[in-house]
Amino acid sequence: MIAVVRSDRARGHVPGAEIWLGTRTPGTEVPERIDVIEAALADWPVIEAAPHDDAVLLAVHDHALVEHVRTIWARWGDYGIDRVVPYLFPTAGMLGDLPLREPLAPHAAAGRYCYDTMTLVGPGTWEAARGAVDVALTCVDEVGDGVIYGLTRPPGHHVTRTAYGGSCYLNNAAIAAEGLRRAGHARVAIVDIDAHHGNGTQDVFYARGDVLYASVHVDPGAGWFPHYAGFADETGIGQGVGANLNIAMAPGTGDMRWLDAIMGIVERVMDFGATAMVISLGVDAAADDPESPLEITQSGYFRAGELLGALQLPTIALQEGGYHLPTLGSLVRATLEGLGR
Ligand code: SP5
Ligand code: ZN
Repeated sequence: MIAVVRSDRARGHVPGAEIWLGTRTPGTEVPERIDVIEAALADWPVIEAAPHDDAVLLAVHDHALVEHVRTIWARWGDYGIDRVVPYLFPTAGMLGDLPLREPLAPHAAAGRYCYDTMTLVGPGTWEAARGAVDVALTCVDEVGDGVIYGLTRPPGHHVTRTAYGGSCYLNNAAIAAEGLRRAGHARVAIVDIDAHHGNGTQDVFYARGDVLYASVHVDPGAGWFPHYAGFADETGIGQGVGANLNIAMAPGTGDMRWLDAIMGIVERVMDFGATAMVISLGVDAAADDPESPLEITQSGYFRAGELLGALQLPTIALQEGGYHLPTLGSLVRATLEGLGR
């Protein structure tokens, strides 16, 4: 049986809404996700996350991003809106050769470290995001040579070194991978099976040869988030050349081709010589999920777990996406049962 690492702080983040094409739509990354996952894993041992200092967090993210996420809710003004929502993003095209400044006005600062309008900040967001980092780091402490699951919420794989988005605020999987490196693992593989490309994790390790990032996800070129990253020709730079693998799948892919892609990733992880693995375990590629068109079944998730488990590496599986509440718990459980041990 696999131990479940959790945090009481996770429930405090209530996104409230997502601003989608200028419209306030219901949030998808809701606290109830935790309830259904915990219910599905209720007979497994539980470990409460232990507090950790900021050393690994600040090795992965710029200090200024972390300070922004920590303080922006308290700075937010009386705008008549109950969440922090950016309205302007200082893009490269806006700035040209100008320096990127730090606006004092909170409505201007809101877009400084955020890249979309779907990832709102409320009163409990920092506490939950920082709690998820403690979940990830507790997994590093406890994994040994086995398999452990961290119920990280909010998820993290869309957060780059310097900016948040995609319902994510701090990159739990990247922090776990860096934590494993510091715990003595020479080469760490991050395998991302969330339906979306983990552009944040890719960004953090893009120039590093000691951490492999390998992802299977819906083709960003077919109109799917994150749109601007996740293409096959993104293979790393500098020391990281060859340590980044993107496998983009067409809408409607289904189990067979998706599992073929995962077999390709397993081969790459072996060739890389990984000594430990982090799995970004999103289950939003499932057929019932409202956020992707990949049509993966529950038995497909079980088989994905088996394929990755066959690597027999120390493995930390961290929760990323998965938004269909009636099936979310059983999809997570099926994957972890496949992973085994
Ligand atoms: C962790 C994770 O799975 N993040 C994925 C975020 C993708 N969100 C993009 C949503 C695009 C449109 N969705 C419409 C839903 C309206 N509420
Ligand atoms: Zn996702």
